[in-house]
Amino acid sequence: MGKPGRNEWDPLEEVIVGRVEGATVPCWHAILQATMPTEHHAFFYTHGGRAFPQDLLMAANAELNQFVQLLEAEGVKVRRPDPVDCSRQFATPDWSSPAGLYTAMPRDCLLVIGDEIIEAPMAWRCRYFETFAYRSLLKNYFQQGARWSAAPRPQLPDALYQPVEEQEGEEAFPFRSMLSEYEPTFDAADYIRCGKDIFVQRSQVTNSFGIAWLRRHLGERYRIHELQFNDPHPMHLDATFVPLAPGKLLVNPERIRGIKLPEMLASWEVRYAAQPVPRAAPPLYMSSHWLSMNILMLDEERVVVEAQEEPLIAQLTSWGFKPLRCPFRHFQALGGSFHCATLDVRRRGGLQSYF
Ligand code: DAV
Repeated sequence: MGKPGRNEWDPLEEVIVGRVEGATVPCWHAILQATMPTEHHAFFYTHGGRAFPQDLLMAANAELNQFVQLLEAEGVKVRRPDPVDCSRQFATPDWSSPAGLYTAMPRDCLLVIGDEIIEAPMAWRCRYFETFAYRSLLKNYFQQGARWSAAPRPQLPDALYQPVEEQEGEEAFPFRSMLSEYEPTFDAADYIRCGKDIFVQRSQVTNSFGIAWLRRHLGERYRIHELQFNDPHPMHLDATFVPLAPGKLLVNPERIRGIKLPEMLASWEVRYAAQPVPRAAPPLYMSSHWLSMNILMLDEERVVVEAQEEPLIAQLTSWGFKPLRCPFRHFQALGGSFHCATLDVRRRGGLQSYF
């Protein structure tokens, strides 16, 4: 695969950008309750297994195309997963899922660490076969020299999911997980790479067993540090803890409340992300409004930001970055923004320690 990806900011050379064709509303399952916004639960009950609204997907697709053009104009090679109809039913010997989800968010299901690409053991049943859309690319990267591996295929039995009482308020800390430790699970987006140091949070899709598996799998070349935030619904670290460049960290001002970051970050400059711009539509079916922070670094200066997020754009500009605007609000309805929609396969630069 040539020069691998080891942090979030080295000059980006090649990236996978997801697709929205075939995106399907996830069918209701207990684990969705842990993270999906309460006001949209009814949407999942009534639309689960059906396509997301076509006008939304068309607008999201136009935004994605514009994003791809922007990346290419900045000199980045863009690759795409295979188109997949995610509305088809599938089963294991123990359970069945009436449909899949989407191929929109490669960040969730694949983890690039150095010259290795790891398929994540995802906790949502509807995402069980999600990496298949990337297999053409993975086989190709293997031919080019990448190490290709997969975490143990989880069984996802009922015993993995433990109902907890409805969490009161937004200050529940530490959060109460709906995942048991039956087997290792994680989403790749719960990991953030800073060279030899990798940060992770336990979440409603990543359990301690999953973190332990990756730590042992990677061995002594990497150090995995577990972070905890003030977030009752944790699912993916990339709208909470966002390193932009060596020594520069953007954090979510709500989720950092009452939290002390580890001592190793003491020499880093930490800034609270500007408030997201309020929106009436399209709905954020699957996330909070902090997707504003889900930005993509093209190098230590250039950063792709949602076109309407003026306060964040001003904040990044005054901090020495060069924001590149891209409209992405329809895409965001699916639960992610630029970081989620991408997988940085190659960045120029070697393995370093920044702490
Ligand atoms: O609402 O903070 C953002 C990340 C989704 N992949 C949230 C989730």
